[in-house]
Amino acid sequence: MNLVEGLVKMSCFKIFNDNSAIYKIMDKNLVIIPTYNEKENIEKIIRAIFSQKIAFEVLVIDDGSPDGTAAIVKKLQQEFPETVHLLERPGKLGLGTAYITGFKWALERDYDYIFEMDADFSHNPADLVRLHHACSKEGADLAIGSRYISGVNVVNWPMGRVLMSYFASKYVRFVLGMKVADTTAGFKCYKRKVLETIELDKIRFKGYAFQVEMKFTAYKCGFKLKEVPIIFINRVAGVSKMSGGIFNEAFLGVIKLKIESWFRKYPTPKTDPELK
Ligand SMILES: Nc1nc2c(ncn2[C@@H]2O[C@H](COP(=O)(O)OP(=O)(O)OP(=O)(O)O)[C@@H](O)[C@H]2O)c(=O)[nH]1
Ligand SMILES: [Mg+2]
Repeated sequence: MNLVEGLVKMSCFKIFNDNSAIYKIMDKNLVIIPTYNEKENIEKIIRAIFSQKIAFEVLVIDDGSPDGTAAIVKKLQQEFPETVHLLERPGKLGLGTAYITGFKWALERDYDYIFEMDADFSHNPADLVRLHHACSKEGADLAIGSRYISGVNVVNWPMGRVLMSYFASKYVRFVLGMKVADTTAGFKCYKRKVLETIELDKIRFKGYAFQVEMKFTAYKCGFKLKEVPIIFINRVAGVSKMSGGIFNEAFLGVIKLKIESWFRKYPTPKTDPELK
């Protein structure tokens, strides 16, 4: 490390009196957004993320969207070369594997907090700051943007879909015995150590079941999960990718996860890097 690098590194650390712990002042935050045909949303959501009061970088995982989503991201990269990242995959390979690809990419770099977020504005970019706060200040290892901890906070979904999602969450909670109200939520903040601990290659579900599997695995590893209330708004632009197959995977997948958990030994949590 040369002198300049050393000084920059030192300026990012401060020693506090409590327990002599050393905390980083500047967290590195990465928001992962999987996309499939999101040309109406992607630029707007990235700009909205960059207008928040803390700094985020964005990684888009695009599955060869025929509508040209990736080309829009590439254009934005000219404006934001350091903070907009793009991984392109050849075809629609599912949300779960997109996130796993993104998590591995993040772990190869020095991000402290890694977020999952949809492109379609169902997740309010302002809530990223609240999820970050839950992990950085309130002791959570995994913060979950939750629709169901204070009533049902879903706007503009048809009643049938609200009921299905609400009771699906209750079913998952009942089968898995995990104290999370919104088990299929996909708006989350992970502390780096959670993704380092979870054996990512063992995660195999793709849709809603992927969201359940990530939470359940983190929970079984002994991490602290915290739900942060959010209001979820139905997409206004673009087309839904929800399908019956995704729903079926989740229904049976939950039972598989439970049975497996009786025989599986989960890894023990890695420690916080700042406390090493
Ligand atoms: N890379 C990738 N992204 C996907 C895939 N399927 C969905 N997405 C993205 O994942 C996010 C969530 O998908 P949505 O279609 O919004 O799913 P949903 O919220 O359950 O349903 P709607 O809001 O009704 O569309 C969006 O940003 C999608 O573009 C996929 O197979 N690959
Ligand atoms: Mg959506």
